[in-house]
Amino acid sequence: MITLYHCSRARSFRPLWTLEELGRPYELKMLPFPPRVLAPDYLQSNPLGTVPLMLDGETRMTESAAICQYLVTRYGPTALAVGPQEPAYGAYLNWLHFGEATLTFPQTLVLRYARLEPQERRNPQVVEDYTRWFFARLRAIDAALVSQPYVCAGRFTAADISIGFALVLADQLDLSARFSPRITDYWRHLTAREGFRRAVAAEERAGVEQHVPPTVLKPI
Ligand SMILES: N[C@@H](CCC(=O)N[C@@H](CS)C(=O)NCC(=O)O)C(=O)O
Repeated sequence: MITLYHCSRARSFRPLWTLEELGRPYELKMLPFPPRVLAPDYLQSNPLGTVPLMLDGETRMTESAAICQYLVTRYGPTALAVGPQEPAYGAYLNWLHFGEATLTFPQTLVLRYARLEPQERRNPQVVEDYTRWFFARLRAIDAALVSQPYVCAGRFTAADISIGFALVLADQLDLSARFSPRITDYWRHLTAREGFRRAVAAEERAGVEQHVPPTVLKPI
């Protein structure tokens, strides 16, 4: 049985969403955010203190995009993966990793310096600069969607899950009102999927059962 350590709406949502799209059984272990501070015992399982942590037999992984790639490859065949024999294989891998490495990176600085740091350490200049950087990078997604409904291969894949999470995080950071019309449509389409809704329901249910309140990212 796959075990996924998760904080609500954190990057571990990517593998959770993937598991729901695959219809694969899993055990969801909810943690308060940040686990490093609020669940120090977790450091024994993952000394980094970050989520996700996914355990599957002897396999242990902590990178959200890589876990999505592992799941759809290991538990395929599935249309969520783009195979090496398909023309869109390179584009698929690029978008899958773009979602985390290029899109989520500037968002983490916005999150940290607008929401997570104590008031006296917040930094409006960092927030403004990295918000601008995020929107500049988002233009690549807009361009990719001009000719197709998903970022590659003409179908919904794990790459859309990776990018879709970055859009969900942007919404939590109150940035979604500034999405272009094309990205707004794409984001609404992704979040209307049954797999997405099941993932949201699963984290809510597990949070209640395990007495872990949802992560609050709104300004306090
Ligand atoms: N590149 C990693 C980043 C993992 C990561 O930083 N996760 C955040 C949650 S979104 C975390 O656990 N932060 C808590 C901390 O850094 O203490 C991934 O894509 O999974």
